[in-house]
Amino acid sequence: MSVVGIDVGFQNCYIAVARSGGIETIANEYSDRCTAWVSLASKNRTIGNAAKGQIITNFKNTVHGFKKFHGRVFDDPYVQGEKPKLPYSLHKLASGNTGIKVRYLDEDKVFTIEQVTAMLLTKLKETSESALKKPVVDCVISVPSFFTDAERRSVMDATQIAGLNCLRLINDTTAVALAYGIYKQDLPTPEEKPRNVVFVDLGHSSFQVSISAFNKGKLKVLATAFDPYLGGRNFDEALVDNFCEEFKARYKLNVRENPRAILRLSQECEKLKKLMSANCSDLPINIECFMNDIDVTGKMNRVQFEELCAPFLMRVEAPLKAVMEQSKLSRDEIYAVEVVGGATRIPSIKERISKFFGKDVSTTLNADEAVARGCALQCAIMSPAFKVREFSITDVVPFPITLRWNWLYRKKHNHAAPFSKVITFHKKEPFDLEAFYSLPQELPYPDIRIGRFSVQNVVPQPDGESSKVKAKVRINVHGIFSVSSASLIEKQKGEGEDVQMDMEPTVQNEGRPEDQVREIGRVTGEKQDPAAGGSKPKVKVKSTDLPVLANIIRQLDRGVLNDFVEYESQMIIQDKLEKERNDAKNAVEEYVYDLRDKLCGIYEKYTTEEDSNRLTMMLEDTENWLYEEGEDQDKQVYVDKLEDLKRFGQPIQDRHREQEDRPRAFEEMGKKI
Ligand code: ATP
Ligand code: K
Ligand code: MG
Repeated sequence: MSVVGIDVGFQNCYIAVARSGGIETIANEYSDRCTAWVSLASKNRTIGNAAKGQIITNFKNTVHGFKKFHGRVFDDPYVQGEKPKLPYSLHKLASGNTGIKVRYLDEDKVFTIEQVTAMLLTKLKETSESALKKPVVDCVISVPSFFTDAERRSVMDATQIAGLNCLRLINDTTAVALAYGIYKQDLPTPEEKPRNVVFVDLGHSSFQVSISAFNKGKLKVLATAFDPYLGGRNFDEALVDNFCEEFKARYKLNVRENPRAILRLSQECEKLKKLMSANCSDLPINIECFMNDIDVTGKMNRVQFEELCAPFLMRVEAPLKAVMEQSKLSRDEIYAVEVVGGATRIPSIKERISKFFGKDVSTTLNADEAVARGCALQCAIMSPAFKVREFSITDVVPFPITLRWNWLYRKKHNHAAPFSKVITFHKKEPFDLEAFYSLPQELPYPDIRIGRFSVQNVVPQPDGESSKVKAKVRINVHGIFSVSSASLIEKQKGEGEDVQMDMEPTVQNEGRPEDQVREIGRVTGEKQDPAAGGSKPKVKVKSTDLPVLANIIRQLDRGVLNDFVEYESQMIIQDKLEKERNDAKNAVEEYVYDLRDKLCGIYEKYTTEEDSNRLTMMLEDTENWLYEEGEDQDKQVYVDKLEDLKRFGQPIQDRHREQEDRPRAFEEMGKKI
């Protein structure tokens, strides 16, 4: 069983795994991070850091910045706002959701956002598998705390397409809180006042703040606040805007019209931004052959940068204020302010946070890896195969939810999660429950609906009266809402009284329409007193599970989801075949160069001049062939080619090896004697 935590960032993804020695982050072939880029091409996909190399040559089919398209319709203002900035095309799906249009395998293809994220997850899965040297299925994945039901369900679908079993979607700042708390030896005991810590995560696309209260063995999230649209990318964009104008004035270049130039400029601006975090003085930006063969240069210093980005810097305070207000804590009740996320390295961001709280910010956690480490810790806690200190987490759902039937049931802000509650109805026929977010102004997109849950098979009592129906409303471990089960309650003949029971059904086979008799509990006509003795009469009730049909807003059709699972595995095979084909081709190329070198070197005395000349000719032919008709052949063609060459090359190599081994063999013998 794998214990893996994945931080799927807007820009950077990190993987942490549990090994016997503890939690460690793992590297792919390039670095410890995996860039959230996916590039589609005529023969394969390139995912992660390598995809970044494709942006200049294949920018229309190289997808990035897609994290926040989850759960969003194409007409969503955020999606429409992003569209003109992207080098690739967005597409309105039949469902109204956002799709991504690219050329793949020489065909026009539209992928759903779930499929694109699944591609990224496939890469992350493979990276973890090659580090752990075993299959990876179970994992914990982070999402922003402000992700709604639709967004979370969409991410869950992506994990399924990638063949992962996500044990929990955990909020970014909650993962960080876990990474902070689990190793602390000096947390207050459960009876003592908790230690309150603020966690701030400013990533590439969003700003999240939360306050957690820690006691030994547990943490409780008290409040969370955010600016879902503030992140490092805003600072890059401000720099890009600035230099676009400057280059227009100085070089008469219309950079905005050239997507490739914009991509290059963005990369250079990001580098400049990072340099400015460590440096106050003027720093240069130089791009050779930028457009129309013109080299461009510019410069900026930190003061100018802060002035340029003032509108974004100003937005740092609001979520800090909101989180404090919700928690009802005073500033002196805050033990520490821990900051993570790449963009918290901007000095004036740190200054603003520290000024607000009246204390220095702490950077004791690894700013890049803390989220992934927290995910891996959560996975370790949930995994029976791994021994780890118990640590319980109570999280919150930031947005209030309303459930509508004939009256409204409303959940308040920062409701604890996971959570479940049984609601009792009196009905004669099937009925619908509609769930939606209560406060449109707080939601990151305009559509407040969550879904409709139809409670089916409800019938009146034999005497024609309404039946009692109990529905279980739940926020699960992923932070996703549902009416998870319902049952029809009938009293067994003539016993006891009709009593409101606000407790959970004892058996948990949700939604399965089978009859069963259950003992729900000791029930009296008065308020229940668990301490009271056994003199009360027992009431037997019959509870019949009722099917609940869920109609979730914007969710992928389940049949389509299964097709996507299948299609993803086909694409994985395609990538694998293409890789093998390329490896076979490279093997021919390498053999040619290697043998040619050695023929004029160490192999010289193991072959005749005639053989050597003939082989050299063959190698030259093969090299030319590789650049012409051999450029793009099936794997087997390269394998055969290599065999051909080896038929002549191998005997020479063998003679050389024999000669080399002989003296060594004598030496060995000498030692024995
Ligand atoms: P999100 O959390 O929004 O999904 P993410 O997790 O991918 O995004 P991070 O990896 O935490 O984001 O941070 C990336 C951002 O941090 C980028 O904008 C990057 O330019 C910025 N960044 C990294 N190092 C520095 C630095 N030294 N100075 C300024 N900004 C930096
Ligand atoms: K990240
Ligand atoms: Mg992040």
